[in-house]
Amino acid sequence: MKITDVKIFVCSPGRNFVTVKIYTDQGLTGIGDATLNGREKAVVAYLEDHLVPLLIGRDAARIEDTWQYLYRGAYWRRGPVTMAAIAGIDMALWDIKAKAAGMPLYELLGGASRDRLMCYGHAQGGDIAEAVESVGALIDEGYRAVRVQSGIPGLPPVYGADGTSTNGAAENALPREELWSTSKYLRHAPKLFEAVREAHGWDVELLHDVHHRLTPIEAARLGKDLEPYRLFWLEDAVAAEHQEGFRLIRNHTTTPIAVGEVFNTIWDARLLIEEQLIDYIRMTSVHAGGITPMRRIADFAGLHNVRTGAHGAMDMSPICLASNIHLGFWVPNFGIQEYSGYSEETLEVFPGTWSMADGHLYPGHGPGHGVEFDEDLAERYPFERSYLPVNRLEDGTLWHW
Ligand code: EZ4
Ligand code: CO
Repeated sequence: MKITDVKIFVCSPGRNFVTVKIYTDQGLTGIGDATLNGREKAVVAYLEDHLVPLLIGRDAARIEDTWQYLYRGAYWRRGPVTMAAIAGIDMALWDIKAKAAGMPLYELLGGASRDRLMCYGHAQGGDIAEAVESVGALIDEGYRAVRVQSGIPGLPPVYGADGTSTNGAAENALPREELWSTSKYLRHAPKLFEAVREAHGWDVELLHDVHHRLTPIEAARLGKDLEPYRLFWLEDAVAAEHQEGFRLIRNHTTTPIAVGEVFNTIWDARLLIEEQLIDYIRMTSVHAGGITPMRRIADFAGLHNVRTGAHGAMDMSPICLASNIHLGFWVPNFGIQEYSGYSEETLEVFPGTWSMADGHLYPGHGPGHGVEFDEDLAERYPFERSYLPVNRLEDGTLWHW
């Protein structure tokens, strides 16, 4: 089965998505997600100018060889643009292979290891009272696990504490600027979780995202302070370029640690996994280079008692979510799947067979990954340049967002 054409689509049904569609001489097509929030066009150029010409005439069945060809063959390896581009192609090829086999993708990966995937939703509030209420609303909807973020007294809205910063997109052409104070945050966060446990008890799993803003010793103290509230995980407590920093966190706290939504390859997580410095690896199909490397990362993690918890914010298209659901249905060391839902417009452009009910996700059982792409409808939502916010300390220093 030969690849005859590859098309790249950019659309913005609520937010920007990059979609790869691969055509074959047997009439089968497959689609993949190549979205890189805030730098979408760089991936489009990488694909159109450099990868698409390499694919025409190749055997669509040779997924592994194509992945190696694009990764090793580039000489310049890794990085978010490269890996998102490769991911879009890889997902589309797995979609084609599963359609050709007449099987849902999870069957090709090894078959179902469970009946359903626990997912977590996002609770947020301007203050503790609002956040507590937001957790209650999600529990009422059936969620068993909830990420909780709230505004910090003395600071304007912070990451994840209002809808806009969770969604990431700035409405204007330039990035929104936010303010951060580590000391105010560290005093506030334990109070937030104390209030949530008091209001909602202990049956719900609670998660929290620090968004890379602490140093290792600060993260260690936060982990200790949160131990009484038994978090499911503490996410992205520090920027993870410096993997050794996690040793310090690990030595000081029993709060489970999750990291990895910005990782691109297994090398970004090697030390973290080998030394069991983390409990959950957050890598996701689109930013890790596709389904092919996600399997290897998941198996490597499994050897070291690390479970999966794939990034599933709404800036990755439903194709990425569906790929993660199929992977999660198979992977023996599944932990949890992030789920933040999609706008109606997004779901109309990317109709799919996956579903969510009572706090759990289910894959479609038809051939492929089960997500389609409505090209005509997508044309009604042209690309809109948008940036993630940036963050500054109170003295003006640029900080991690
Ligand atoms: O900021 O997806 O856990 N989820 C997150 C997200 C990320 C965005 C970046 O594009 O941290 O909200
Ligand atoms: Co995160």
